Amino acid sequence: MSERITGAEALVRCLEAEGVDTLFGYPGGVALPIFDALYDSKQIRTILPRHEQGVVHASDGYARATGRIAPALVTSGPGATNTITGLANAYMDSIPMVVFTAQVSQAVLGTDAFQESDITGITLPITKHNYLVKDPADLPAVIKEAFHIASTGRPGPVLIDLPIDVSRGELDFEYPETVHLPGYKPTTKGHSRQIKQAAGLIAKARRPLLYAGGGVLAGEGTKELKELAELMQIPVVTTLMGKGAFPEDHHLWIGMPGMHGAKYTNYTITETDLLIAVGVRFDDRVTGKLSSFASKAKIIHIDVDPAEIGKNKAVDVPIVGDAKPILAGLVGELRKSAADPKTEAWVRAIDDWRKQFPLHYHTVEGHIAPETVVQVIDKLTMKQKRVICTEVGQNQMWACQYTHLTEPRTWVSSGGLGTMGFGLPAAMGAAVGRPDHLVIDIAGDGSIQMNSQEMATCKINDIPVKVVILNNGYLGMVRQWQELFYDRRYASSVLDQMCPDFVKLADAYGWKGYRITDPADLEKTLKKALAEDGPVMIDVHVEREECVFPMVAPGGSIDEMLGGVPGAPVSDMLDDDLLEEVWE
Ligand SMILES: Cc1ncc(C[n+]2csc(CCOP(=O)(O)OP(=O)(O)O)c2C)c(N)n1
Repeated sequence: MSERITGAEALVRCLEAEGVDTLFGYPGGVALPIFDALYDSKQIRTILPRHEQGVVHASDGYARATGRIAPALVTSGPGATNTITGLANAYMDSIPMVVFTAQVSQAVLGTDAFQESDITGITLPITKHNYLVKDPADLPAVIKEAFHIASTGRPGPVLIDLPIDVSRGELDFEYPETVHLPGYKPTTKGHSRQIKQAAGLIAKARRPLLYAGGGVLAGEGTKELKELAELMQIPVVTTLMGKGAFPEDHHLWIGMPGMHGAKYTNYTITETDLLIAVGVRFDDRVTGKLSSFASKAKIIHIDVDPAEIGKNKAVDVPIVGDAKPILAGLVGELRKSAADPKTEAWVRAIDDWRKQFPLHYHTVEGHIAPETVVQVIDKLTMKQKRVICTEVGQNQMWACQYTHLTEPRTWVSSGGLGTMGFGLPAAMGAAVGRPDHLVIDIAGDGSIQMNSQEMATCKINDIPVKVVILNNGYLGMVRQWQELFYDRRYASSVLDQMCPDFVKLADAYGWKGYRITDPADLEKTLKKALAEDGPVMIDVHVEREECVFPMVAPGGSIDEMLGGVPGAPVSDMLDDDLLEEVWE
């Protein structure tokens, strides 16, 4: 039976029907009918971040940490345009999201009305789908579709633009039980003949390698990935987006591949004879020079998005569908044919490389190495339920290299877009979605300044995130490139002349603040700070000119890495000839 209510009320009812418990939103004139309707919801907690970029990143962090959608709601014009970075970020990393933008009334649409922006036009290339709703009666079906599209197939952000006359107008409300989208039918199962063919290759391979990405997490395939790896004793590399898809304390886990991957990880890719790529997109930060990436291998590519298959790298066996059923299908086939692993020598060779070429850094007496900070965080928290978030830059790479996560959805980091300022608002969203987890944002002194206004949101909403700043006084990753490729000309990358006192900043927002400058204090102060109840900022002054190693120079082959020689100081770790050769 239907009921006559306003568009804004209908929106709230639809969200409630979708099981939404949290909405991040920032109001403005034309969004007010919706905020007014939300005011009465007993189910939905509305959180007010301090910037619309924070709204969308928080919604993104919530989705990464939980797999569920916390919608975002902003006003028209600048509110809507402030969501662009967050939308592009979620789009690049395939994160499910529903973003509502309020819009001026249809009577003035297209007249450059106050706070009007053509947000559906602007966001076309960075949303999976978007809608401009013209009739309140369409709203329930549109919202049902938006949630379905955002979270099925290859997930992504969906935007719904709502003119104020639609949210004020009335409709006979009824929430549809099903969606009717004849043109949208993502393939989920995978073709049985291709699965058989892939299983045949896996059964024969002597040097197979699983290359797992964010698609394994999005496709809920982590259990099946582990089953396949263990059944056939196949080593696993996980990309930055796939971190947490395979337990990082498992002997078959061999790290993150690519630009800042360990030498042993990249050697493994170079030597494999069968690369089983699952939910990855052969990103350039992983592959380096494409022609030499896994050049000795046959390639099986499993992905829900057919457009990804063969996009960057030719594939021998394509399988379109979700990670879970396809990995389960492979396990089933291999069990049926009683296939035996033939990888003992291969795994031993990799173990040997791992011993010879471990991730490694050099410490200087009296200075705190940033890598040590991450290692100490990892050690102190490994027995707890935790989510590690990052900003972007060196902090992100060290966080990825030196933490060992064993559960899915415990890693929140901006991969494809590489968005500085993502970490704090995303951590906020993760902490709201996973209140039983300790949520830590590993940050740089540059990136934390991009959305530090969200400290207010954390304080006022009792969101107990811990921010650990690896403070090096530089835009560290930029400085690293300038050191290596621009003759140490540190143009516009020095930060320390005007860095805020982060402990005072913490104090200003009602957070606890700690500063660590002495290596002798590192572990005990971190331990104390991470055990505090509310939000805490920990400003760790680290070795200023540390670089992330190993490093593949842009465009270089991934087995030709700069640095990473155990026991050597940084200056000895650079191979000048190689540097010349790979950097044109
Ligand atoms: C929004 C945005 N602007 C610029 C960049 C380019 N960029 C990548 S890393 C980086 C430096 C990051 O410095 P900081 O946050 O201090 O971290 P560190 O590298 O020192 O750990 C910059 C400017 C970016 N990724 N995102």
